Amino acid sequence: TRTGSVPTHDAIIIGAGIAGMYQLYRLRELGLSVQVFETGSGVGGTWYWNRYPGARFDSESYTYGYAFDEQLLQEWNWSEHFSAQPETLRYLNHVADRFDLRRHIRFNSRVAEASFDEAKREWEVALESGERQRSRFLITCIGPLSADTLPRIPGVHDFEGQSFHTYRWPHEPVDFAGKRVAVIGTGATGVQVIQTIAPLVGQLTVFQRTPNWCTPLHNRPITEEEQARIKANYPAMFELLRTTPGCYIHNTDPRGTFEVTEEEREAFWEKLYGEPGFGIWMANFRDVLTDPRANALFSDFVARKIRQRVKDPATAEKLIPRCHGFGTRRVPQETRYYEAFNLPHVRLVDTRETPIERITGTGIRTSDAEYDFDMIIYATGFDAITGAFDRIEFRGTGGERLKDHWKDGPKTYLGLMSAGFPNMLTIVGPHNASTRCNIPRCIEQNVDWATDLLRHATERGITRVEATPEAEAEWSRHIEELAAGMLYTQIDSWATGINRNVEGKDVRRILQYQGGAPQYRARCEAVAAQGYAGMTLS
Ligand code: NA7
Repeated sequence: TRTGSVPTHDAIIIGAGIAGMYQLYRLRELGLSVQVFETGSGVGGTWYWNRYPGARFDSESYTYGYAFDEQLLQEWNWSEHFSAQPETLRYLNHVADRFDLRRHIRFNSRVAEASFDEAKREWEVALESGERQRSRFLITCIGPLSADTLPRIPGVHDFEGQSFHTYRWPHEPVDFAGKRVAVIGTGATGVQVIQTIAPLVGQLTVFQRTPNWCTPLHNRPITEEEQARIKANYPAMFELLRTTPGCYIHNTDPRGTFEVTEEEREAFWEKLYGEPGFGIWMANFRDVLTDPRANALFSDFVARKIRQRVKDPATAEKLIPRCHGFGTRRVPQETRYYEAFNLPHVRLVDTRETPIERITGTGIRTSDAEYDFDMIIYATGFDAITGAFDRIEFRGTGGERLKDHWKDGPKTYLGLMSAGFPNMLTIVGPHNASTRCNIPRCIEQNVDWATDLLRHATERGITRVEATPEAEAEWSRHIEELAAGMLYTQIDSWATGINRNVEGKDVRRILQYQGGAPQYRARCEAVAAQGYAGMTLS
């Protein structure tokens, strides 16, 4: 339908990544008219943008794919236990074709503004091009790690060689042979880049500000026999994923670190270090992420591994984190990352010892040296969780800006709505469980909940749904309570909202639901079962 000359839909979805695609699929099933706007020229979100060398899953591939369609599960073959980005992007394109999603998606269309029109109970969305469209409901599927940030270093735009942020990696192949390459940043992304390009480049210089506790991924191809087993086991596996805190196949060990003998402890940790995936982080003793003594002991175990693997003792010491314990920041999973530093053409610069002073036309100047490069790779991360919201001008009732509503930290109900922003749902928004989750599993939960709400509203002629300020305040308090006692809250990282490359992102905040996905799901289900308690529907 059209209002004047403005096309009007039942729902507008922002983003055609994993969340946006599934939300589209579900709303179309309801018979609603849906328009998706996507900045990129294709589907896939995270997997569309992050084309840097080495980008791959840290979730077991088969736990990550969509669970909603049995036939899709049976027809898709993941090639590795932790598949690489090109395969994931192929998968998401396959899903888009298989379910004929593309005809509802407008690519190359960045949403710049969205305002709620109280009189019509509609959202008006404005694209960067100036074009406007309207809808009853607005669903943001804009991702928690989609607002990339360059470092605030003088001269960052002066470099005359090739330079890329990992998130904005070119679609054409990049040649590394013989090149002098700098990588700035050693988070999960930097680690994947460094270990992958180290054998390919002429010379690699890693600029590390904070080392992280990295543990082995142990990736390998999926054999035919395993493929058959995986496919036969999907229902049981998804049942298991519903019971674990982060929807991974790894579940916390019920034992405490000090309840076992030293030999048992050491043997258990050796076993975890030798096993694939996030088990070492998520299936460790129950107190490793909450008891500082347990945490210190396990951190010491990983430090010993680093010392064994890195030949030069001084380099090894630099690679061992000093200011945060294991697992209090996102654990990068690695494949011969530490061994990369044993290569003669790879060097490590600790930017706390010798800070970067400026990027020059030809390279990087630190407090004690001048380095020349052919290429600079910025693995410098994101304005996480709220950044993508800040980059769109959302205006709710009375013209209130979401940025202002959230200026002292996000305020949400269930991490899915905000008071004063009716008919808007924030899939993977702040305060929901999804950013501590094997994300497609939590996305499916968020989307299914949003879909049920829209079905409920549509069937009853309800045209306005909004979280109450009281429910929002209560949820925001609940979020703080759940995080109490977690060691990670005392550490700077994207998960606590710190990004010193962004004005104002220097205060730690609780941005995630810490009660675990099963408890989060139960809360959401209870709200719906009570006829959407904490919300006004009219
Ligand atoms: P992260 O984990 O935020 O890592 C960014 C890295 O860049 C980190 O090592 C930062 O050091 C470093 N950084 C950022 N700014 C600077 C400046 N100005 N100077 C030097 N170093 C800097 O982002 P990733 O992309 O690795 O990972 C994001 C998530 O994506 C990841 O957790 C996965 O879930 C997928 P710092 O630690 O701040 O000292």
